[in-house]
Amino acid sequence: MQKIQNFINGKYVDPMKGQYIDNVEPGTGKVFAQIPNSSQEDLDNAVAAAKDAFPIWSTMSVDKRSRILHKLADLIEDHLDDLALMESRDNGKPLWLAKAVDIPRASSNFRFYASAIVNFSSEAQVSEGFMVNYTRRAPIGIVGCISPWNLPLYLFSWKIAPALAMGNCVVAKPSELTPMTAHLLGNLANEAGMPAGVLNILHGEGKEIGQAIVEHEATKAISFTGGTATGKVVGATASQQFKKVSLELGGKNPNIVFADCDLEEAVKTSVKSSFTNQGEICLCGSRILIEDAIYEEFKKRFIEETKKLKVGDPMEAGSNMGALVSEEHLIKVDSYVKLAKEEGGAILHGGIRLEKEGFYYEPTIIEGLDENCRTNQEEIFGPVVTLNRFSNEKEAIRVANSTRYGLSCTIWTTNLKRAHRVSHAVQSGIIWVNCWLLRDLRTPFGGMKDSGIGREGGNEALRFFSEPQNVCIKL
Ligand code: TXE
Repeated sequence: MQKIQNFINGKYVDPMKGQYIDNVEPGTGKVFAQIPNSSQEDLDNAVAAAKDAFPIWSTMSVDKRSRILHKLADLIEDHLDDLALMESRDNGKPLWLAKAVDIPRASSNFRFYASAIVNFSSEAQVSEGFMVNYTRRAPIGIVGCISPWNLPLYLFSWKIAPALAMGNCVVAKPSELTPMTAHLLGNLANEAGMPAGVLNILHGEGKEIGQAIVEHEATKAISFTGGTATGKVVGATASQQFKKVSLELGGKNPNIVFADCDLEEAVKTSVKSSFTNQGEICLCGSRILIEDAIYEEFKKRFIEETKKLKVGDPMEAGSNMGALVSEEHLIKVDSYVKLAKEEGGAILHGGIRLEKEGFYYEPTIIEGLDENCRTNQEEIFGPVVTLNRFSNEKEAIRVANSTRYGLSCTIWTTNLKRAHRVSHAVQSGIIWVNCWLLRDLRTPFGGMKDSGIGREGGNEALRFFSEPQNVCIKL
């Protein structure tokens, strides 16, 4: 049984209190590792290491910091296979998906910020003959990065890469459900030449060590990705100490299909946006809104394509979908399917847990629900989508905007004016037109309403992880 450790001051160390949590492999339902359940003492050690490292790291030339992060990106690429295998075992996602998306994107995250920091510029204003003002964007100090279980190394690196690039030291906590790839990153950081104490990785329960990271007086900014309920707690805690906080939270994303769309493309991509990663991506389009004229045709083709999806062992190349991340999460997803029936929905496909070891659930399609019912209002975060119809553009926009969330939206139409008009009317931070999950890392990433505050990505993240200071000099 593998027993992993915290990564503090460039070394792997046992938790001070010797407490551990079982780590279950979703594909088999069996415990395959133990992880530290860290405590305040572990956090204090990590903060002390970060404090010692900060003067070195924050005053290191941008070029040298950039080279270390480029090297880390190279090492992630070099270790793609063993990182992907661990990611798949830890999360339950298909191995091919971890190899194709999660791990390459983790490398890209470091690569992107290794370059972005070298090109990052600040502002200056010159009043000729009178004064010069310039804005200094200094590192903040020690920052806390807390990430979820659905895209483990992908989102872990999406937070720590800009924080490190900007010259901060990091105390990071991956989800206790999927700690393994973050654990492996420690060694790679050392090999990349990152000074000890710059990156510290603590494992354990969110309400314990996660909460402690947010509360600690030394962490001056918090970057959090996770559920909206948890985000409320994190935001409330951080605001007590006037900390900068970025919250990437849940979604209940509309996928709006107009009659004038490329139907074949819309169906094909909608299957992906519904069920990729077992539907455990906050950007999944879980509410499919279809214009009346093509509702029956879309429904027929969408069910046909969904039936082709194979749910199976994440290690098998033929598995389109793997296992949900935990027994608890599967029970939550299944409870929403039961709720949907109670609310009058018809299960067109799926709604069944597979009778095999592990946490496997069929892709599920439901129709006939009211837009305001709980199934259509609350985030399920699994392979469950609802089909709803609309008769005109105004109704489509109203229904799309009818939840507390505002993360992403997909719009299918060949009408250019409509594409812009509907995009501007939908209350989502991210809009895809005739595509899904195409990402340019320079763009601001995040949602509005209950989907969070702040934006990650591009220079937004570098600005978040810096402290702007305006200096005015009289000429
Ligand atoms: O979140 P949780 P999960 C959302 C997704 C879903 C949820 C699933 O839509 O709603 O996140 O992820 C730690 N103080 N997004 O279940 O439970 C916890 O240990 C500090 C949206 O993981 O909120 C874990 O490391 N930390 C997102 C992390 O918070 C605490 C993309 C998240 O746990 C804590 C991915 C506390 N009090 C998922 N309690 C997006 N919008 O991009 C828990 N944690």
